[in-house]
Amino acid sequence: MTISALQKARAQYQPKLPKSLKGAVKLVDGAATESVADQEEIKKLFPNTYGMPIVTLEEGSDAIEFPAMNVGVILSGGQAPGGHNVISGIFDGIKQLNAGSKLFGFLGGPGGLVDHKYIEITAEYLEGYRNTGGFDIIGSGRTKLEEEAQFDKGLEILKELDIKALVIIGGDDSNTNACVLAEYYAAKDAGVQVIGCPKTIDGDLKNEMIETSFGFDTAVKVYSELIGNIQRDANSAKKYWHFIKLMGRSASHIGLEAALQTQPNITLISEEVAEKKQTLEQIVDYMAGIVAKRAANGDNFGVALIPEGLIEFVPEMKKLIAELNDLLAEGSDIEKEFKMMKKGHRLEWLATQLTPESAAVFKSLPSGIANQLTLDRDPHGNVQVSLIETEKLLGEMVKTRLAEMKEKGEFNGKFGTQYHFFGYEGRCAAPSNFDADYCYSLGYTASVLIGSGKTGYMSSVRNTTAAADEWIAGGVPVTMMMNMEKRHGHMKPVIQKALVELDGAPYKYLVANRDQWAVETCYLYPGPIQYWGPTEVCDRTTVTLQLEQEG
Ligand code: FBP
Repeated sequence: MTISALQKARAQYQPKLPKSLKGAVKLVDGAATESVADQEEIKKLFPNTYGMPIVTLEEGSDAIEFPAMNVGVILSGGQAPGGHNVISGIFDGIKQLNAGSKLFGFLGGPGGLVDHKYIEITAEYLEGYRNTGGFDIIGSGRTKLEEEAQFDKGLEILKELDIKALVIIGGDDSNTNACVLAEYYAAKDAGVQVIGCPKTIDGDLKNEMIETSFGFDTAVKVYSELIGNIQRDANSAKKYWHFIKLMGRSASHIGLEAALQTQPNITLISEEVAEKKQTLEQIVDYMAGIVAKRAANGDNFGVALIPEGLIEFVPEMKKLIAELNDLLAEGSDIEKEFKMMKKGHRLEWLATQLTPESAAVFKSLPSGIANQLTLDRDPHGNVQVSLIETEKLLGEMVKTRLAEMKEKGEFNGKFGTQYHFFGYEGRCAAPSNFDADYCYSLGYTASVLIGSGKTGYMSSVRNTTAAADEWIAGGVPVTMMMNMEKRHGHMKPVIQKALVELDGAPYKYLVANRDQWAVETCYLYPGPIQYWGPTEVCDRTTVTLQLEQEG
């Protein structure tokens, strides 16, 4: 395989580990834990894995003898930079415990376990993947491990390969399922431990014990580099407003962190929109107001960041989407009639089927977006919110609003737009030093938890704004992060998703500065991720982590 010069040099990088993992390790148990909410229900659902203590890994004095052990690993869900280093960490960790240990990777995500598709990850095979981005080492997938039949099917192959522990690298849902699996195997006395690792570029798997999910750091640095470049272009040509949608599902962590790194003119935060119950019209007014203020200063350019999930957080849009989901549910009479109707009449007719409030919102949307809301549906018949071009929706609505303002003499500038969506560009980037080190440490920690017989734990590495040497490695019982939530009409135990906290330091910092950033041009240009050079450039963490840990 031909590899780039950067890949060659980067392959030599030895990720940093916390001091406690460099030699003999001892496990220190903390106090028993409780789930974040709904303790009674969760305790009942997880009799074998509830209430376990948080464990911390500390420097030990004696190396302990471990038997050779086979371990399985699964990559679950969307790609996130650093997954290959988690696998390298697990591999090196189990080999350190006993050189006879083996690592098996299930192919294409959790489905690989059920379908018995796997490879052995050997030292030679792994070599080409160290410190690289992507999940291509074994592939990933979105099959959900939820059914007992799947668990039993998985157990067959685990037994066949003599696998004693499984590491599931995934987001909140995958780690919830990992915990259900851990409980199921523990109840069955199946002899298989299950450990989770916190992955997702979205940054929404975090809490008191999990400071950040891996991949967030690298992905936002990639987006911030691009945003900085666009800002410089905007400030050079002075003729475009760039509306940039950023990936991240419901949470706005990516948009917030990118804003802290680049200081754009407008940053929308979905959680704020929901809290203030803002209407689409209010959001458009806010944006148009900033465009007009900048135009009054002769600045007919700017940059606006828009989180992927925004639309779902605007109460009136949420209601409209819910009504459309019901009306156009697969096989419904309305859906049949809608499909048979001439395309030119569809939208007008559909508006007559909605409640008056939703009909008014629906009619106010540009027709392209109204069409997306009715045509792009997932296999369950629901609107595919992430496919909605929110950046264009807002751009077109701001344009209309500015035209009205012009008539009244409230706007006398120009408004030219460019649209962007950043998401996939960042998910497989070569991991930053932070993610390379953090992921390797998470994987290594997972191997120690396995060696110590733990199950139902998530690998955790804390104190991450300090030098890697000082990081605190350990394990957190997954049940500790759970609460009961309604999913597909049923109450289920799930890991609480972390949205942007409106009383948190990162958001407050944005609020304290955004009025200035809106009107003045205060752009920051973070530039590309650096691997070699001054520590403050190469090893910097996200601003989110810095502000959270300062406060
Ligand atoms: P995970 O939650 O699985 O980590 O995926 C993150 C993500 O990148 C989201 O930000 C995005 O909405 C989604 O995946 C896109 O999914 P897909 O890769 O299936 O298009």
